[in-house]
Amino acid sequence: MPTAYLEPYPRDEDPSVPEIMLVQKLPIDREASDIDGVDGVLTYSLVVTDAAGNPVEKTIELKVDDLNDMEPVFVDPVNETSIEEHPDNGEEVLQMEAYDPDASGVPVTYSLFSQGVPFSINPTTGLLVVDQVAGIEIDYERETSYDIIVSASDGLCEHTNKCL
Ligand SMILES: [Ca+2]
Ligand SMILES: [Ca+2]
Repeated sequence: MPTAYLEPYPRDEDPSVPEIMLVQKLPIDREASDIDGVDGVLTYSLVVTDAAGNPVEKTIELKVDDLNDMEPVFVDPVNETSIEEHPDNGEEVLQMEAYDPDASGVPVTYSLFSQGVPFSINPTTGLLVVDQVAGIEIDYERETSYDIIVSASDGLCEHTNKCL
């Protein structure tokens, strides 16, 4: 039994006018399981009965379009790894992975929230690599660990996670 998101509007005007209006009864969320499970198409049967009791049935399909209203989610909230000091620029450090829970699958773009760290991230693939510039080389005697905040954006909402 599908959720009754719509209900007939109680009409108190001229009841002889053959017009029925359906109004929203509950919030409609494209990502709700019972809406997502039917690809966003809600189907209702509307039965109208005349004074003699003769019914006529009409099927109504309501297509729920997706809005980009959910922020991206990282598969792992925290990632940890280790590298040796004095690495080459471009050395792979971590593969970040985030997805957008919106039904239409908005692409995720990665960026580094942390500034001044000797790393960079591929905005499309989420691969974190070594990216040293003069003065911030990775040297155990200088720095033994880095906290790096990575951001994933769907163009509207951002979510961050932490790499150690
Ligand atoms: Ca959505
Ligand atoms: Ca989104």
